[in-house]
Amino acid sequence: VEPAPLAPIMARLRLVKDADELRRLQRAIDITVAAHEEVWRLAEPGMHEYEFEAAAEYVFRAHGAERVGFPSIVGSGPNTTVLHYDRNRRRTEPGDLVVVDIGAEFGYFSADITRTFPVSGTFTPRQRSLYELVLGAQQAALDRVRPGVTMAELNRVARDHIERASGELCGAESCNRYFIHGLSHWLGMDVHDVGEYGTVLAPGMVLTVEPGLYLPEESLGIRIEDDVLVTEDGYRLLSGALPRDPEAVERVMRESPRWTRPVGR
Ligand SMILES: [Mn+2]
Repeated sequence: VEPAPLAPIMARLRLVKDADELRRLQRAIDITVAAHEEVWRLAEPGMHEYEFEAAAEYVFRAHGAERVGFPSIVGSGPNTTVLHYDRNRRRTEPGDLVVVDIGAEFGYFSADITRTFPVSGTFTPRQRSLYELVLGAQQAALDRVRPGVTMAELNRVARDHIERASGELCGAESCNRYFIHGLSHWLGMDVHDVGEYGTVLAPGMVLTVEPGLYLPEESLGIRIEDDVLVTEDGYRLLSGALPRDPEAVERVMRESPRWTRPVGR
């Protein structure tokens, strides 16, 4: 027997999660959901990006997560348009959007959830229109998730939605030119987990669905990312407990913090 490289074999094995792996991943996701909501409750203009990072990571550890699955991304204002921004130093200003892309690690599995919220507590009409465009693209892609499809197909569905639903939001052309990254990646022991990207979806696989729009000239970036399990006949939104609807996000923002209270506030 000729020796064969082990990595592709391990990658295929890691694509499909068993019940215990899903239990641990779900715990990581539930902790990350709690962290997002706490950041929303705390948020007010003038807070620094690192204060949101600190609150999120406090909630991670306070709920038993061993560590972050990847460096926490908290970008406000112009930083919402910077992919993989993790300096987290800026002071927020009234009217800013804030992109929070975080994931707790629990039992060697990492969550990866992104939400975008208005630091002042209310989306402006333009922010909200663009937010709803991203949300619609995400839902269109989610509705297509089932065994037999590929990530490339999901990406096309999301972009088709943006083509169709952009209206005049981005000028004469659609907003597609502002969607500057891929829609999905595998999720598991690593945040961008191993596995061929051309793989046909099968039950037990977990992927992210994360459309975004980034308009640097307006300091306006929006990303919505959820963690999705492929099932026999469709999908289960593992991060479905975290609101995506703009009104629901604003509603949680009006609540008081549950676990954290910043010094001097
Ligand atoms: Mn991701």
